[in-house]
Amino acid sequence: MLNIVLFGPPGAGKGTQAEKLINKYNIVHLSTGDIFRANIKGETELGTLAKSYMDGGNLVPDEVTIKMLEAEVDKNPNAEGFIFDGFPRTTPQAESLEEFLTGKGTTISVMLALDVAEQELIKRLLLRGKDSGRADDANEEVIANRISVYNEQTAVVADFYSQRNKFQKVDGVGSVDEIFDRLCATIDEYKISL
Ligand code: B4P
Repeated sequence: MLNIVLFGPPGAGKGTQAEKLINKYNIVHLSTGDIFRANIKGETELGTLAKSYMDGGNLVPDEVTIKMLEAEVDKNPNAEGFIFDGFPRTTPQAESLEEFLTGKGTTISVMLALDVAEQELIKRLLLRGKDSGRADDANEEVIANRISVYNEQTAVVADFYSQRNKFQKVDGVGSVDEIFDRLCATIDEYKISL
């Protein structure tokens, strides 16, 4: 199985690139952000809970997020692999994912970390905020909080994969196609070494 963690700060382009990668590699895209947003739209109990955290740019609690992600993996028993987009975002999430996948006889193949400077992230998110209707893109204060939550709670997850020789940094600045080509080159190199 090809299991990829697509990593990077808010606005790094994880969702944008994941959409292209799933077509090329025939794997399933699981975006915790998208799943939460679908629950908010559907006015589910999970959606109401998630919204209270997301609107302020904070992380949804681990317990809820982990359970939800595992249920989504289980909905795809015949998948040839997954792109985990926006998950794991904390070390406990990374540990749980490892244990969960090991129980299924598989593991994370590689973490691809999109590298984008903070000024560019803010610019992209404010631009999307103009018409996305996303409360977490609407103002600079919430965006700044998302970036500091990333620096304080999420950036450390890179160490988890780095210690296991599974961490690859990819330049996340340029056109969407240029970045896609860089990601594919890294994945293909990794696949050859398998
Ligand atoms: P996410 O949905 O994961 O959102 P994101 O970090 O903003 O997005 P991403 O990096 O995917 O950026 P995108 O491609 O859209 O998370 C939202 C919230 O959900 C979190 O803050 C948290 O509250 C909650 N959550 C999610 N997962 C969680 C977890 N595991 N644990 C706890 N809470 C969790 O790109 C952004 C913009 O840039 C777009 O407008 C795009 O068009 C543009 N763009 C992309 N590539 C570009 C390029 N190359 N050049 C210029 N612009 C580009």
